[in-house]
Amino acid sequence: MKKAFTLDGGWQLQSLSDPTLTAPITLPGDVHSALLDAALIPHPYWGCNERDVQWVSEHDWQVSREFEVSEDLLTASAIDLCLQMVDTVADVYINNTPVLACRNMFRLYQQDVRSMLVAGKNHIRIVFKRADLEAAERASALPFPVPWAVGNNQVPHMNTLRKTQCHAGWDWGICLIAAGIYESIALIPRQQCRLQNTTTTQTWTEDACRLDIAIEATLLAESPVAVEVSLTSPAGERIITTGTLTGETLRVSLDIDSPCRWWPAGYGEQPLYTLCVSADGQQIEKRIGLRELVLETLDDEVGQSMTFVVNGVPIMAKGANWIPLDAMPGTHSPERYRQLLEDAVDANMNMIRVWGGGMYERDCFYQLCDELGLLVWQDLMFACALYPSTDAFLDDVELEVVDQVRRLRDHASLALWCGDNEVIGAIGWYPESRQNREKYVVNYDRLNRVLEQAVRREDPSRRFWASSPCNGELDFGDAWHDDNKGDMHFWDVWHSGKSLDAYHSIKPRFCSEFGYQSWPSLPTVKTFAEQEDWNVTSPTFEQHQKNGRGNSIITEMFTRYFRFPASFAQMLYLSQVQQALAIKTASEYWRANKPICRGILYWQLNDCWPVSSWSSIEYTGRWKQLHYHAKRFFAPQLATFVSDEQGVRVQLVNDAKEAVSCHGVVRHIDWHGVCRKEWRVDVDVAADGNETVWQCDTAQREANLGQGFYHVTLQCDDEHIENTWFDSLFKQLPLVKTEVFATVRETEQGVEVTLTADSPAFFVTLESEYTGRFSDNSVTLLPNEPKVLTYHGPESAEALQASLAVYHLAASY
Ligand code: BMA
Repeated sequence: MKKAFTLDGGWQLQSLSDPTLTAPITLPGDVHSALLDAALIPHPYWGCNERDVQWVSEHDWQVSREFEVSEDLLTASAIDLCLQMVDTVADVYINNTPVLACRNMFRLYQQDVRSMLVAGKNHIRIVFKRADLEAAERASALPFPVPWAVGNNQVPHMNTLRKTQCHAGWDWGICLIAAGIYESIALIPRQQCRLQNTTTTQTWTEDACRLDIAIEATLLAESPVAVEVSLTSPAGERIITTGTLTGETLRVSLDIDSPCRWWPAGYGEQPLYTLCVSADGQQIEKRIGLRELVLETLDDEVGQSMTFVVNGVPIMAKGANWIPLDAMPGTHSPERYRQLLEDAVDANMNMIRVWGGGMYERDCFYQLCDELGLLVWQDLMFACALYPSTDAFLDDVELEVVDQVRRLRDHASLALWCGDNEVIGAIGWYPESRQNREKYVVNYDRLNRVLEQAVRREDPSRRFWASSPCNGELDFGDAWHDDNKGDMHFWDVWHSGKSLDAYHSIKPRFCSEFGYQSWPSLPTVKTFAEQEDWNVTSPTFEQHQKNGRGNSIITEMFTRYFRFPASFAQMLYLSQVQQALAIKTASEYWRANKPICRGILYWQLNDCWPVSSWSSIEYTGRWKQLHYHAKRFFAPQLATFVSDEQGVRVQLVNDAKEAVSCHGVVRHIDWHGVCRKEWRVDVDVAADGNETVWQCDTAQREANLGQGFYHVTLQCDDEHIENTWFDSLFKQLPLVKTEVFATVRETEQGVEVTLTADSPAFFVTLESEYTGRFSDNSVTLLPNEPKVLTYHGPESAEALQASLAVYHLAASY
């Protein structure tokens, strides 16, 4: 059988606007990366270079190469050119004959090009048209104006193009308007049939699972084609069945007794079965997780629940929102995906939301989520703008959804299809749609209906959720504020400037977005700013802040909660304390309200370039303080203080499927570290439980006021958990300006840092020039209770010690 091959590797890039401009380009890859490698542009992420590279997207570009085809290959019945992630308006020519017109970055294109190929040398070129001009042309041809993402996009009308919407800039995103091809370019010879796709459906009985497998293929000759289907269990046992392709779809079934169930992280293992379908020398291989998953939305005394139930177990969804890995898509690598997703699981996350302004992620993303137990909330790619509902647009989008649902629906991790991000809400943001609401609501529904129907048809096993946020089935209230049903995006603290107490004013059923910005750490700032720009109002720093009022909000909030930081480095540090505090406040309170709340996804996990943003992991891979706090506030067991009109209490939340036994103390400790009072806690908390394990009344709280802080430490089976609570604003507390010592030493387990202090120190944070991370960080330190942290990174103890900076709250002013 003739072999499939790729056209990946070296191509030639040429500007069609200035043909003297040429460079080598590696495909899959993007134009900016190629120009950068050829030293034709400065690094777009450094300083204010974003402005200097805008010309790149104002050119038309062409990529071309030659390739050899053998006589033998040409005897195939078809040779399919398969293209994915073509960004975006691109015409493909083989030997100067047009073969394919790509117009949608999210389509999976496949075109038989056999008749254009010749034995020997062949030539392929792909011409990319300027996205900004195409978008403008499309906008002018619309029957009525469709507002685009003003305020986020720096270039208009991106909503008319099926392209990653944040490529034109976002409130955390650089505007590059990338162009290129970001997936392997394959040529696949077919003889008897075109093996297109397989999809599986699981039907569960007590302890068995039937896997129905649909194999889509087209016959290229008269004769039927033999198909072999095998399923290999995680233990290596193999079941095989065969079939014959005669028409378009072949259906076969496999019965799996005592299946190993797949679980989200924290609830069990992630066993994966390998499904392999082969016919005519072509093969499709998938790793399948066997699990039952439903989204339960039941009316209750509060409103309506919103709970993902996996294998009959209600899941407390904990995680963050995902944006594209890098603004230059050519730099996306499997290693970077793995690193970020492992960082998510290491912070006790079990769900990631793929946000609608980015892209349907690459196969490796979902494979990693399957492997790591990260459920995926999958938006369809529409965000914060209104979208056309012309026939042409709807037809194109429908094909896109079919392509993507078929590609992704067999992933165990995939939990939900959601129509868009904030598009129903956006009707209320723009003057045109505000003035003519009915028209734009109907326009919205035309698109949303097509999305819903396509998803339902292609994947009946999953719920379609119209929009994020939304109150539920055809229920489009104010999901930014209604907390009794549906998912919410709660932005009252960041965007509306309310105090952190506002997080206590709601009890979301599922909060799929809430966020608080911080600045990047000094080592990350050094990767984009000269020392003379180390100032939060320098041009470089402002270029790297895309949320208009962002720097003002951070600074103003300092004055509300903290004493004003003493230096640039302390400002960066304190901004990360503040961010961690905000998201911790919300997450812990909402977890303490389980089972009312069954989902907490903060905005946002990652950055696509070095920038001031809501992320918990910096572009350089460093964990912000928030990410270390997330590891604690998302842990399966959480002890959190809740203060209300009854007094202060400790709520102990257990998300595990098993009961836990917890033993420890609650203490009230003065500012010198002397314990003023101590209470023992010995308690068993049921599986999925949530209990008050300690409380003091308002009179006691009053009596303790200003005298110190509350501290809880508990050993819950194997887990050590700890938390603190302060009865006043940090700026009012008489914190002792103690010195924190960090001693680094090499041990058999690796490099260890021991932290000590003579008085209590808060938000004690280690920072180094290296990108490794610590086992814990941003911790509370008590006198006579040293903390030992391990460093995960290749550096020696000596190197780490030399580059170590230690921060803590009382030292920030
Ligand atoms: C949300 C998101 C993004 C945005 C973020 C911060 O609502 O959907 O559009 O980046 O807010 O403003």
